Amino acid sequence: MNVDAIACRPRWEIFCQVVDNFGDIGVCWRLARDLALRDGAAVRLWVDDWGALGRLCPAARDVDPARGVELAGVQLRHWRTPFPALTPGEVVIEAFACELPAIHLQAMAELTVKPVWINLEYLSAEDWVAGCHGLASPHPRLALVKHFFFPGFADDTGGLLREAGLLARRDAFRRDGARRAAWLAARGVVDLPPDGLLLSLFAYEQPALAPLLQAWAAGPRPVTALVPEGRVLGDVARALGRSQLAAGERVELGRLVLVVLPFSDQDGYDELLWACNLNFVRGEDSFVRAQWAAQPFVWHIYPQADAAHCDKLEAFLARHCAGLAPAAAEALARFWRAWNGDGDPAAAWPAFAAALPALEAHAADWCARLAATSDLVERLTKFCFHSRAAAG
Ligand code: TRH
Repeated sequence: MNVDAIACRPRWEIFCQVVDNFGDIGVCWRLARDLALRDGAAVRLWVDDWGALGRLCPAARDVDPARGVELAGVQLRHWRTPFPALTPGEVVIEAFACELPAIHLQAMAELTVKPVWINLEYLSAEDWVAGCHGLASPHPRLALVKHFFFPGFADDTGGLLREAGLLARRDAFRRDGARRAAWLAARGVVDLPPDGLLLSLFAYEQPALAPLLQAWAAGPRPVTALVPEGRVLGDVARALGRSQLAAGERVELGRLVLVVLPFSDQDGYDELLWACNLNFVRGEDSFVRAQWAAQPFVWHIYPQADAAHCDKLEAFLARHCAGLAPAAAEALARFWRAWNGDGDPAAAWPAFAAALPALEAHAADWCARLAATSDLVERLTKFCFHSRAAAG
């Protein structure tokens, strides 16, 4: 083992192509910050859509993308064509199989000690993930080997992003009732009914929303729904007989109060999840954050053309519901399937609402079990250390 080659901390380089929405940059920005924070590592993040970055990271908005900026210890760079000639990092991560610039690949191949080249894949709870995690894929032409790194829920996968100190920050927020109340008041949420349900609603378009909002409006328990600006807002507006809704608006319908929130930075979104008793989340990153929030949640899975998402949904349900009392598991699975197009969410709601106390205990237990395992950055760092040691 060439200790000199691996003794110093590697410089990390992450490439992010924004396909749609916020998950691609959401995961990359979180990973980059966590790497930089964890041991002061040098991290450079290339993103092709500076506007998407600016939604999650408002400090990037005022920056000239051509110049880039350092934020939270991360060198943020706009990924444009043509790509400049640069010395690559010792670890190069392409997120979600985005294609690295040819000039950069060439530069990687020309280094004496080749960088560890990682394809960070999408998260899935499916069993096949463990078999593919860590697999090598030699470049057809260049002297480079790419490795697949699959996040996942099992020990033999890449794990989940859980930055250092996250759960302690969550607990401090939760313990401090005054802080939570002030956080809510700053968003116009005051005088919450003591027996009410406070939920956040982050979702894709949802055609079945109107009857569910009616069920909340007419239900036995007051519901306050906090809806960040986004794709579901059009359906919310239509369901409430409005042509549109904007951040800051508040609508009352029977026992339902609905408040539209501005899209916040990632830390603000965590606080929203921590403040609520039930979180509707979507895609990948918010789905994971809801699990660290340790409250009941509902997943709107990213729909795929070949319906591959149905298998992903079922795989997660099977894993997540193991050990849950059968009635609560059935209520959760029925509501989640309905929320994802297989059934009527309004019809599935009463049983789901009745199961919430059991789901609350389960969410805490699920989070504790996940938190007892190593996180994605720990596993990634270890993987890269061994790869560099083997190469050196
Ligand atoms: O936005 P998403 O649907 O993202 C994705 C993409 O569609 C991607 O192409 C797909 O492959 C992937 O899902 C599975 O959902 P996600 O992953 O939850 O990303 C949302 C990000 O936005 C997450 O990092 C949390 C953040 N966010 C904020 O920072 N502030 C907010 O107010 C809200 C509502 C979210």
